[in-house]
Amino acid sequence: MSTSVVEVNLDGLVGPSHHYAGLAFGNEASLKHRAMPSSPRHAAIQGLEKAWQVARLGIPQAVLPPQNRPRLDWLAELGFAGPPSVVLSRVSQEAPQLLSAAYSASPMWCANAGTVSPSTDTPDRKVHVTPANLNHGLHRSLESEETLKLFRAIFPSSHFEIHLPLPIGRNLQDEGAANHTRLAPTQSKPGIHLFVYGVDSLSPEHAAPEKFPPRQTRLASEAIIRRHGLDPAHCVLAQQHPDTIDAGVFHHDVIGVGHEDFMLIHGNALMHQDAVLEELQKKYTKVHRSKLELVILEPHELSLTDAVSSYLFNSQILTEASGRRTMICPSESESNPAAARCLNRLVESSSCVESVRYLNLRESMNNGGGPACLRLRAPLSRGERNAVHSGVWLTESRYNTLRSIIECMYREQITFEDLKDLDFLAECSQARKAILHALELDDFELDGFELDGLKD
Ligand code: SUG
Repeated sequence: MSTSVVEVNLDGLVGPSHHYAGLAFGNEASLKHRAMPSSPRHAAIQGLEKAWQVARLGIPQAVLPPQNRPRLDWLAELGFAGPPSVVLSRVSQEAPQLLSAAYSASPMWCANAGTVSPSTDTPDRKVHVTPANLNHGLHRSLESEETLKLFRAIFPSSHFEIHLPLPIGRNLQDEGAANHTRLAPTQSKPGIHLFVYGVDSLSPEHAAPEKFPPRQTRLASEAIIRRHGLDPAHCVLAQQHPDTIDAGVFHHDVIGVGHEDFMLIHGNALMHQDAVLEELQKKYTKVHRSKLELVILEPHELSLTDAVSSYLFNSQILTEASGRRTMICPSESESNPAAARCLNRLVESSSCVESVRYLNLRESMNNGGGPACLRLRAPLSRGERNAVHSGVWLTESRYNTLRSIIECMYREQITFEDLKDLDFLAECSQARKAILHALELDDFELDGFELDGLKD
């Protein structure tokens, strides 16, 4: 087994139609910013700057393109057929939320794009990837088909096994890596996997949230473990505490984060948390003969409310090429006194993280997406990295090209009114075309959703 496995980060470039639709019930930021003006340009630059900072730390960084929006083909399936001018005007009057969904830039939150199991952990020594079906939310359910095509385009079958998204159904809701944490002393070692689900729908006696809906189901997590061929002795399944869901923790990555041999988690994150962490420690120690560093932030140090508003846990812990560990946190964690205190203490008292960098990701944060939401992690060997479609790697020249596309082609500010505008529709398509070209993806059939007869 190659020892050159390193963690690759794949970030979703924010699309030109980024707006605040208020579509994510249970995600308090999304609800709070509904219908406020958004800045696609700032959103995309903030995300790109984060990815570039990671690349400059010597960590392999890739960029995934925005998806085809608006999804006129989907609107046509819902009965809004005809030329775009007619469709836009009808949908905006009769079903504005459908227009928002068709335009949603939600694929930017790549942590929900899929679940990745590295070749170190799979029986056929291929990297297994399951695109998330995201069938919980209307706007997000539009993502999986194009995500599947994209993964097939950039991850060749010689090294990667790209599965179909799980079948659609309330019991099989899958939200991808946002509810999955892989732990191992180094990326080359076998991983111990924590899968967190919000609901065990076949077990009605399970505690359930009362205010907001759970997203990930236990059946979905179990199916991923089976289809990726993960060793059950290396997996732990845990239920997210329903109170956290009701407090706005719609994914586990809003309340816990792990990297290599380190895990930072809120004291109230999971049901039966002590037993779950004991099982995790036991399995980890058995395989690695060393201990997992567990740091628990108790509610008196950081309340659930502060955890959700600061997004402290939704950070990226990164091992730089030098071996030094740094944590990328949203600037909201710096301005929240309790969160900042916890982070300062963490750096001073533990050997797990040596520095914290605060980044402004406000445009994404206003829709509930922090640094960790914007990236999908894939531990890859050198051979696997070489097999990835070369156009997606964030080199300096590609960073410059993407930055100038965003500066020239993305609007400074939009509101819902812009979604009705035919010029805006054309701009979105041109910007995406330029990005696909910059990522050398223009020869791939990624959407294929255009129906005949939609043109004016
Ligand atoms: O699914 N927000 C996303 C945020 C996803 C964050 N991802 C992770 N935690 N990994 C969601 O709730 C809001 C869209 C809107 O309202 O316009 C939205 O979909």
